[in-house]
Amino acid sequence: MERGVSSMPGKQRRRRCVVLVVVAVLLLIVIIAVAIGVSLQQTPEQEQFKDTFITRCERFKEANCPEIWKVFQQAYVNQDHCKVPAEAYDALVAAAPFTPPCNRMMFWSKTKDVVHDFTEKKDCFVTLEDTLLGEVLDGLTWCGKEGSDETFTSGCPGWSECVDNPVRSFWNRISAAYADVACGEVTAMLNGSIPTPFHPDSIFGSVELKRFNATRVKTLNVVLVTQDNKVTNCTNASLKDLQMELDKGIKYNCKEAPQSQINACSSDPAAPCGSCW
Ligand code: DVN
Repeated sequence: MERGVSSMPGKQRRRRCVVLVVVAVLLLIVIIAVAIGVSLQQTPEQEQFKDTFITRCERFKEANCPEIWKVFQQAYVNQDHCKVPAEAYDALVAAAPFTPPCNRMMFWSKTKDVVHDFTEKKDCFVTLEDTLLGEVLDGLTWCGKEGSDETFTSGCPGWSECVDNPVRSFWNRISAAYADVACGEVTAMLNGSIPTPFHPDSIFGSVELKRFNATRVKTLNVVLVTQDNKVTNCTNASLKDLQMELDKGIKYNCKEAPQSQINACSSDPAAPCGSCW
């Protein structure tokens, strides 16, 4: 056997090289594909959050839920979670506009449980949380972070940690949008068991009340929910402040209503809406 001369003919050697290169390229493609797959894979927390959003959204038959989800994420994904202003949700409000139920719109402050128990049991009024945008995110927490396209549901800032956080800005923005379309007889359920049923720093006080416009809103009916301890009544000073802030031309009424009466009425299907307070 001649020294130094390969035992494999040149053609075979070239074929073997080509095969090795092809295998290496294919291996590289597989590795890249797996890496992309993993990076695109949503974490369980993001999957669950998105599932909740879409499931709730699909209760509203006319909604384009995938589009609304996409527009929603654009407000906060890949953003510092303390630099998401209310305006970041402008496109979302445009993507899912309110169709205001004039004369049936209910606002509230420090009465979340009693007001939603009422609107769940009786089809008399519509709170923001009964609308598409309010329902899909009620009770949820979310945020993003710079350099990531993920939605996080933990490690997000608390309500008061920074003003421009994704959750607080969302509620401020859609509360403003709902108040902007308030029309006819508007109702507000306030808490008669606290010294200041109307607080200027609340969302109702700082965002919604100032958007009630006399060209659309005829009357504001305050329902002051009281307990046996009757801490306050309709003569409360903070309610006088409310009236001062109310757009001139909007009539104002206030009615004290024991929570027990509201609860009983909520549970009575035969009770007409107007009889609950
Ligand atoms: O009219 C309603 C409704 O339209 C809503 O969008 O805004 C009005 C209610 O907001 P509000 O006047 O500020 O009344 P609350 O009861 O003080 O706050 C409403 C909700 O905002 C709370 O129930 C909190 O939501 P959560 O945690 O119960 O799902 C949240 N919130 C307000 N201040 C907060 C806070 N959460 C934590 N810390 C705070 N300081």
